[in-house]
Amino acid sequence: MNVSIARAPWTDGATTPAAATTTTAAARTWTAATTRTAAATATAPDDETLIAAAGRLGAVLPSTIDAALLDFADRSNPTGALLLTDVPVGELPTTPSAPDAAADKDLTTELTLLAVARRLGQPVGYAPEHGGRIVQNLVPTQAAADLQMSTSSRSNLMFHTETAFHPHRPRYLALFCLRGNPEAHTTMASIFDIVTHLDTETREATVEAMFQPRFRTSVDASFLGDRVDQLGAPHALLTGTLDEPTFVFDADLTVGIDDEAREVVARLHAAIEAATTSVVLSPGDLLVIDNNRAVHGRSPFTARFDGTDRWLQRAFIVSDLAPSAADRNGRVIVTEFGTDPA
Ligand SMILES: O=C(O)CCC(=O)C(=O)O
Ligand SMILES: [Fe+2]
Repeated sequence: MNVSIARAPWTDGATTPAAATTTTAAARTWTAATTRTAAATATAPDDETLIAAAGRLGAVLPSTIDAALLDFADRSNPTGALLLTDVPVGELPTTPSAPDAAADKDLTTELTLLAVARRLGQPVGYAPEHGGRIVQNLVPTQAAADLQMSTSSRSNLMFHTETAFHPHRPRYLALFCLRGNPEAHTTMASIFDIVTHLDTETREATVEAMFQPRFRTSVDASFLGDRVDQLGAPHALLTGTLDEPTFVFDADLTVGIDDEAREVVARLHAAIEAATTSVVLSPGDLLVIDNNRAVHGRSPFTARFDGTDRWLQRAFIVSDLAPSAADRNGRVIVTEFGTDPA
């Protein structure tokens, strides 16, 4: 089953025979603007400085991209995903060996990712995720190869709402591919497609149960630290309406609290598999996922750990900073989960 993801190429939308040249011109204009901004920005700027610079670059985004982003922020779309293509990535060093390994690169791709992020809302970091970085380097590491983590490779990253257990989970995540791997499929399933793939006989009852607080999602181990395990409070998988739904589910961490709810979870697993669409990200692809509408994951792939591996940069975006104010340090959300073991 493959539903096609909305795409927007990094051009200014010209459809004349000169389009090829225009494409180059749009990319050239952007590259010149980001390079100038990167050169004028300190090597390790604070988050606000970097985001403000990226925000100003919004004024030179190609018009088609700007329109596609605003439209996505206004009404999302049936797949809950938007793929920007042909985004300039410039010259790249080898893939860093770990997310926090220093990469000898300028800030052009970070500025691009944050300019896009700023059109959708407010970029934030999460303290337990890569130390709260606003732009995270997702690269495979030996240590995480078999885990359910963004730095894994051999494992199948199961379908999830990003930080499903979090009161301040992101509304969007943006994945910018700097270097690809042909085996790595980023998988997605939108709630609209999932509902149509639910078994017809039981669909109505399944959807009704999904609107009820009969499910619990445990906190990802990386968010607990030394604190003891916490199975989150009962919650609904669906809120809002079926026309404007918010869907929260983690195939690894969400369970039903009664027999029927457990059966609903089993039916959902099947419907998600059937509704799956996927994309192999290649350099210059920037995928935006609406975390209210689509769950995502990633297929296994072979990592080489030799500087040529897959390399994504990721940003998390909330629609509004206000709800997390008491739980934030600058741009970094610091909500604590679990309880002290003592
Ligand atoms: O590597 C991917 O394509 C997706 C990883 C993922 O789930 C994430 O970055 O949140
Ligand atoms: Fe994810």
